[in-house]
Amino acid sequence: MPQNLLLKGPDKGVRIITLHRPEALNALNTALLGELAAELQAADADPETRAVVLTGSEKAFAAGADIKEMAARDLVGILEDPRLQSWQSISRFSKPIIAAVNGFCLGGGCELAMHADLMIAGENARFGQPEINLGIMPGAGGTQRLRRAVGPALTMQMVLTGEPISAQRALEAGLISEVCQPELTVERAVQLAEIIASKAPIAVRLAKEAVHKAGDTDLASGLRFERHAFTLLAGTQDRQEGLNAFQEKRKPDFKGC
Ligand code: DAK
Repeated sequence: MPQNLLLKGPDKGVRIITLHRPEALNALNTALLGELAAELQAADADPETRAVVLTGSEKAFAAGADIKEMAARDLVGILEDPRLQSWQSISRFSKPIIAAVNGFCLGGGCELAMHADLMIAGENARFGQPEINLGIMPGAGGTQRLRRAVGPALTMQMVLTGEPISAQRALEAGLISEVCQPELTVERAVQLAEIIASKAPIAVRLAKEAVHKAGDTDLASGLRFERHAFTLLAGTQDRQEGLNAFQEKRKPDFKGC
């Protein structure tokens, strides 16, 4: 059993993973990241899980990488850091993942939240890349994913000053898709996850991939990927089911094939 996570579900296709290291504001140490990577792998392999909600506490989604652990590593320790494998594994998760963020979402915490496909936050959330205050810089995608999400101006400001932004500012900048009352953040994320979980899983998976492609490639390649993915769906039973259900004026029953 994981020591640093609380697990719930899958229920209606949705698994909830809660980061739970309250004594350190969910700072991401090797153990927590390893447990998270393992849980996501299990969720990926489980046909009953169609979407994941990743959350923390009301005070902190995660206050970053564990600084005390990081301080003990020298150059070789960083090169051989076991957390690198966990980060890689987390980034390969193929099903939709929604981050439900309250409180501090800093450094590696913000980078982890940006691994999600969509992010919603409570009014109390604070997003930041404060690594510069420690004489380091983001190392798990902060300069790249944040730049893609909110553009160069705000990214530079956040990465170079280390100053956090509010949930409202994150919403305006496009980092998150909704702001809600902190006590309703998880509930709302689960609601969104259940909607996604009710759709055709292969279509969801390919649509997710296609949207991510838009961030990593030129328009012509992205459009080509989209066309191929769209065409691939013609081979699925769920496509037939979706089109039939519309014409028969009933709800589709998607099977994931
Ligand atoms: N690491 C370890 N412990 C932390 C922590 C952290 N990031 N953040 C908080 N804690 C601990 C505190 O030490 C304290 O524990 P005790 O010392 O009392 O035992 C407890 O959590 C409560 O924290 P505070 O007492 O400080 O609580 P406050 O409400 O006063 O302040 C705060 C909350 C979030 C403003 C403050 O705790 C803070 O500034 N925390 C550090 C935030 C930060 O600098 N985050 C960035 C860390 S660097 C990489 C991948 C990732 C990364 C790098 C490389 N690779 C794959 C290569 C990421 C780097 C980072 O995230």
